[in-house]
Amino acid sequence: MIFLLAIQALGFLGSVHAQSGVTLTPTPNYVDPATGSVSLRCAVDGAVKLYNTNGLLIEKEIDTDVWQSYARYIKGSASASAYQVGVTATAQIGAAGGKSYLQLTIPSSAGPVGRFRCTATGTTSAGAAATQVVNSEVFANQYQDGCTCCDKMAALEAKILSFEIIASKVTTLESRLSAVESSVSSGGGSGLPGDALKGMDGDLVLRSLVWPEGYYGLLMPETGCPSQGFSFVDWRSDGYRQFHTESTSTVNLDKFSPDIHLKQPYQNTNGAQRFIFLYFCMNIEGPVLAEGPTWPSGSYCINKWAGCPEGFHEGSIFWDEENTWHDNKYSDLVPNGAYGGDTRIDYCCRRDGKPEVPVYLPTAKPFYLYRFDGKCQQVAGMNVTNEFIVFDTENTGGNIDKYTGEYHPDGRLNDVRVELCYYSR
Ligand SMILES: [Ca+2]
Ligand SMILES: [Ca+2]
Ligand SMILES: [Ca+2]
Repeated sequence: MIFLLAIQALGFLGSVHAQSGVTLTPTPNYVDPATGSVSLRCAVDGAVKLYNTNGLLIEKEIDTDVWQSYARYIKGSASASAYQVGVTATAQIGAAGGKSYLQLTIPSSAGPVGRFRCTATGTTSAGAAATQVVNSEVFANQYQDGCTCCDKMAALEAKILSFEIIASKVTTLESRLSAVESSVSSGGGSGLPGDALKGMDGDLVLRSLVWPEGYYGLLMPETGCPSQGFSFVDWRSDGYRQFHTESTSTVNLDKFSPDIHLKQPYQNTNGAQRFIFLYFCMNIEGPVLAEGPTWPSGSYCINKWAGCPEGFHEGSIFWDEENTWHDNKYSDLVPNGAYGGDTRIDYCCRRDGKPEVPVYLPTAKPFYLYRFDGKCQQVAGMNVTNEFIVFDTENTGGNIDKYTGEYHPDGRLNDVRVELCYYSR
């Protein structure tokens, strides 16, 4: 639509010039104001409207709608008059119906940059008095939109850099594609989901290879971040939270489901102090590079980073950690939340599909989602097991574990239990 309007606008401007028969042309129309000079030519084609030209005047706008004369030529004069120091002018008025012009050379000292206008006066072929006015503009430096050279270079450099990043991504994806192709032809021996892809439609193949777009985080399993697949996702794997769980009581209620697959070590002690670690895989690439399919409808949660992807709702869990000493730590690349003496972590959850209906996500490596609404979401091509963590939160002084809203992983408070869904092939 904007394109269409632009075309119409160009056509409109063009037709004005054509109909008036008067043009004002700077050569060049961009100069270095410190050193450049401009040749400015006002030309009249008497065959169009101004059959007889009697006078030509070129002015420059020195303030809003305040115009200063630069040169004039009156029919019959010996020569054109220039009114600014350094400006030279030549002119000629043609026969009735012929061509006329007034041409200036404006050196840098006489201000060649700015808006100019030419006023041509005379009569129509019917003898009526007529005036035609046209405008033109001379720009600083080499760009017609008024940007400086340096602005343009910086913008171009940024574009080139982003193209280089994309080019390197494409190269990476090409090598991943050939790995998948050989995997498909060999029946999946390379560890990529060869057999699983046979006979699938294109959208589902895409969803099985490319992580959904947007910013988000997932819990890191013991095998590290999920498969890169074909994704533009570059998982950032250096984020973790060290929770300081109840340590004044000698009874430790921290607990993990048997055979949990969280990244190790997920618990540790320092004397009487007890800790649980969660590690995160964060997709925080820029919007151009994080493109992929949308997250599928279903019943699950992921971690929030810079807003929830489309289709999710936001909520959080607050852990009341050990009140004495507060030896909790985190690194920068963790989900949105609050990481002080206690912890709040934000989640994005959805319940717009039945968990029994399998969704398609990249299957080449194990990954975690959070359980939401009672059952683990099924993922095509993956086995799922429901795992859990219990954080023994503060025992004394009135435990203040809490949820914000209804959109948070399944579990309970005091102590905080979180239900996880672990996917593997
Ligand atoms: Ca305590
Ligand atoms: Ca606390
Ligand atoms: Ca407790």
